[in-house]
Amino acid sequence: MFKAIGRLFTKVKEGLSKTRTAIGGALRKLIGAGRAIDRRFLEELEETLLAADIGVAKTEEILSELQRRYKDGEIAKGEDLLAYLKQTLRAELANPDHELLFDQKPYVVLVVGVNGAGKTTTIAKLAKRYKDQGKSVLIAAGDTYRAAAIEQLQIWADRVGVELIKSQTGGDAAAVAFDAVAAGIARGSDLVLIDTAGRLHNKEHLMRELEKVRRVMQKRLPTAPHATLLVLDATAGQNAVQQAKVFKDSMGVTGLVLTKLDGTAKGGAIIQVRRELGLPVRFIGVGEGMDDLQPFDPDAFVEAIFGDG
Ligand SMILES: Nc1nc2c(ncn2[C@@H]2O[C@H](COP(=O)(O)OP(=O)(O)OP(=O)(O)O)[C@@H](O)[C@H]2O)c(=O)[nH]1
Ligand SMILES: [Mg+2]
Repeated sequence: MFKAIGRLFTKVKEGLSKTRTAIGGALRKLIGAGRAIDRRFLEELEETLLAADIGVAKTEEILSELQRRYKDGEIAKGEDLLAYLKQTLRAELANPDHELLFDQKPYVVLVVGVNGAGKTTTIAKLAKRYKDQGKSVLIAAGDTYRAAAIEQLQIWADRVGVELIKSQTGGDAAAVAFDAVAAGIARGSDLVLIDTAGRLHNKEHLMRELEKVRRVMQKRLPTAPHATLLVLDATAGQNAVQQAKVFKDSMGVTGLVLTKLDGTAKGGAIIQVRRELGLPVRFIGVGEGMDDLQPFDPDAFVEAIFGDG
């Protein structure tokens, strides 16, 4: 058990190594030097936090709170500062409940996001994760627009060993979603994961299609989808936040998946995205393989970016 947790923690740490070097490394250098918390120090701290994409608002909040605590004597040395930083970031990232609830059977999850964000890969990773936990999983190729999208998901379905519900390219995505929900009910599946297109002729078209997907699956199962996960590319920074707002407003998104954290030093973007969207981060993607997905754990995340080595 402890070994498993240790392994998981190592994996998160590896995936976040660029962010750790950028935030943790710079902070340790600042703090370890035993400097006084003066104006120069605060400027350098500000630069470090902004460079990690924590965002202007949170950075300013941290700096003014830090100054207050310093004056009050609550923060006297580097370790106090680090402890405060960890505590405030953990609080900022705390999630109300956990991952997917499985309070309905089948539990239907719609996965949305702009093209290239990592939707299809995330579906494969989620299918693998829950299959490994003994759940019966169905996946659906709701991206009928992009050539090769169905094939890509078929390859993942074969690799993970789960059934794929699909149509032809150019087929009706809403019909695929309906069929997938119907199949999930018929087979007594625990989980139905529905992939969607990231790009259509234009954005309005895409939103209309996604709304139709929701509406049509509800004809078979009125409570579906039970979760709508918005997949965001962590390397897209502020762009990701803008894109997310469009989806959040029209799609009833319930949670976020932040992908490609392994490829960026800007893992602090999680804090910004969380704050600006007010949506919990449910999973993080830390690689291209089917095991490279972790449920988002604020404590492990904060430890991983501030931890040493
Ligand atoms: N390094 C890294 N790469 C990832 C991660 N998640 C996805 N990718 C890669 O990002 C690329 C796009 O992933 P897809 O899953 O096809 O993205 P998508 O959102 O389905 O894209 P469309 O179908 O075009 O809308 C692929 O090359 C993936 O291997 C991740 O967590 N880390
Ligand atoms: Mg895709």
